[in-house]
Amino acid sequence: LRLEALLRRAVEKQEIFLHYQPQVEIDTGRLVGVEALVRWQNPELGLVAPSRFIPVAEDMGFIKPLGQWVLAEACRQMVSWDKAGLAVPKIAVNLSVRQFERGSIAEQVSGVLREAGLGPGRLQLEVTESVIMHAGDALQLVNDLDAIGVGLAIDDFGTGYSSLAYLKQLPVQTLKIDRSFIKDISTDANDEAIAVAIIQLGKSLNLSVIAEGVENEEQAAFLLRHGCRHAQGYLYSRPVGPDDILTRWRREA
Ligand code: G
Ligand code: G
Ligand code: MN
Ligand code: NA
Repeated sequence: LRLEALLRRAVEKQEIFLHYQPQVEIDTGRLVGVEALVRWQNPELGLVAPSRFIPVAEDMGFIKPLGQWVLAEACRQMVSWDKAGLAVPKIAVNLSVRQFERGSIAEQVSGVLREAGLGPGRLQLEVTESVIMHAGDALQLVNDLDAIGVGLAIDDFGTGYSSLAYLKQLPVQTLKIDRSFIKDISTDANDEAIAVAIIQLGKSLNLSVIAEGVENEEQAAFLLRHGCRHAQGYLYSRPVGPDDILTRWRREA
């Protein structure tokens, strides 16, 4: 209850902010995008993890305004990097199932893009398999988003269950291999098999595949060898503030 009360005021008190984790082309190290990850720093609670407050926000009906703020801030940040001389190719923003329920997500997103002055092609929305499979009119909503030109990625792919037939119908561009399969990729035969299967699936369906949670060169080499070209993880960078993105990548661009 205390958490709820504090969370309710967190946006207006400017306690909520975003960190950004680079997504890179494994082969060249080039920046291909960033994922926006929300943070909450409260004077009383300290830094609260999203795994702790996102579910609370969902339960108390606060995810809509919070999600709206995250989307808007992510888009504003892209334009701000542009102005500072760093063109980040795209930004990925996580959507929770509650934002996906009942209509007008596409209207909300296009409003945010218009206000920020960001082209729709530079925004990618991340949803999990369960969001896609369980939200009532998910197919309609996803098609609406596709129609305004934003990209869609399936997050934590392989941990939920999605029908491959359904996946084929969806206007999705990217599969994100969950980091649980990457962790022991070169020592655990099952994880290896799953990762390779997802990469193959991506090839067959003409989707781009990005691996999450890449922490060492061995994992990166494995992925590259099996045809996964993009990765995100501590090997490249932790999630960092906007200025850190600027100083590191403007130099390397
Ligand atoms: O760094 P990390 O602890 O940030 O993120 C933990 C989890 O919180 C991730 O699985 C991520 O999907 C989720 N998350 C991070 N930011 C957001 C956000 O803005 N919205 C939603 N719905 N989930 C987020
Ligand atoms: O959206 P999602 O579940 O994928 O959020 C990414 C989460 O994974 C965040 O909590 C982020 O801090 C975390 N993360 C990102 N890179 C790594 C990594 O290389 N290793 C581990 N263990 N966690 C990571
Ligand atoms: Mn994600
Ligand atoms: Na994930």
